[in-house]
Amino acid sequence: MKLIEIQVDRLVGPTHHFGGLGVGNVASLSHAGNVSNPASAAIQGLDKMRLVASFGVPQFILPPQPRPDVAFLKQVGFQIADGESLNQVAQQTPSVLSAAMSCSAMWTANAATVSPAIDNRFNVPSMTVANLDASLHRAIEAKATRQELQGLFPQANVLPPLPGGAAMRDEGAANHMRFGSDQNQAGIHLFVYGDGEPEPNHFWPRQSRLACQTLAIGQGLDPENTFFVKQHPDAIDAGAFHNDVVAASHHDLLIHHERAFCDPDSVIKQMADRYEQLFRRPLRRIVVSETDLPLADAVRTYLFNSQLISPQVDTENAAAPVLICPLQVQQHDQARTVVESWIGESKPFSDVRYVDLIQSMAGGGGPACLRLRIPLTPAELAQCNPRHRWTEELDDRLRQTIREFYPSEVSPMDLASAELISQSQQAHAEIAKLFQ
Ligand code: SUG
Repeated sequence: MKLIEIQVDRLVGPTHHFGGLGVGNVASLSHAGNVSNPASAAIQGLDKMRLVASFGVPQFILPPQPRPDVAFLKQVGFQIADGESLNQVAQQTPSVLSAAMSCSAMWTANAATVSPAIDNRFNVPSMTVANLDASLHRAIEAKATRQELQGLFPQANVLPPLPGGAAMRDEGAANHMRFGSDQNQAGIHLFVYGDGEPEPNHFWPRQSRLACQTLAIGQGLDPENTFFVKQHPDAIDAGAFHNDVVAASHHDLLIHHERAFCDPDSVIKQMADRYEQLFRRPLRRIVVSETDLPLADAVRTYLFNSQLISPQVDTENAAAPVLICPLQVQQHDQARTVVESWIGESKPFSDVRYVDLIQSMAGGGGPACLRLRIPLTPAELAQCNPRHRWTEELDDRLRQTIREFYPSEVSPMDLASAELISQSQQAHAEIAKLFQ
């Protein structure tokens, strides 16, 4: 039986802005304070979903999480009345305001760590919601994310975020890769953490080893099929705040920068041996060298954050995978040359499509950050909430709502304004109707 990787993206919200809050995230830090364009950010995201859906890949959409997050502001002690501006919050704690208005939940690769039924002890698709405890603006996403994922997959086992704060900080699927095939056969899990010796010099690693271990325990993954590898501290210092900035995976293919992992030849080799034992063929591995693409350029272009999808030709067969790359890859000679060398007959990919995600990229999120992939059997896919499935009609109506209610310019100075807050609340109410 086939296992289909569905893609779950989230519509970018009307308060999308450049707050500079991303820990160790060079793009976010360097765009802090710039004027954002929420309307075009949301359209760029929808354009990518349309492209994915055009390959026959099941595409699902979550609505933006409501912002401002009034419950969070009240929890930290602000007395907020309806319709009031948030000037007091802006004056006293601007970063709390930025968090309360953040649309960072759009990067759904950080929503949860996922395993298909065949791999876990629950025998249903399971997902542990990420606690995102490395940063304030992201940690407030988890509660709503859990409800949303359960609403999307009523049949799934949606586990709560790991407890324990910083010691158990977890960023979800961005630091996890599953290797298998397109068949419903038990796969192999590779978890990537950043803490422990050797530590990075500049940036705080966002994923702890303990979090990875307890994710695997909590989902009941087979220890023989579970591996843990440490992210290279140079990669974290260069701005790879998540593993998916320097590595990518799809079925039996692992692509990574040569400086992505500490000691890759030990853990990755063991994992490749296990893959061969289980699947009776070698794991394919592409290592991009520093000469072919320096680490700094890998981070600048987000080559490794390309979205890898298998077009669904008919119910039984998938075509050769396609790469969806950020425009920045096309504009960079070395990165484009690397990608082009992967395409063609008897190469891993049949085609590449370049997408303009400039608004998301400025916050440090490429194509792969914007989607959570969930491997499901056709029967499980049929049980997903159809209201969240991408359709031409839903796409049209979302675009209409964006045109009507989304601002096209937001600077961090605007975040407290009563006008933006009311515009955002109206947009959220309209979008909610489309998913009811
Ligand atoms: O967590 N950016 C996100 C980007 C997440 C990208 N996801 C993956 N690599 N999977 C983050 O750093 C920017 C917020 C700001 O600029 O204020 C931000 O949160």
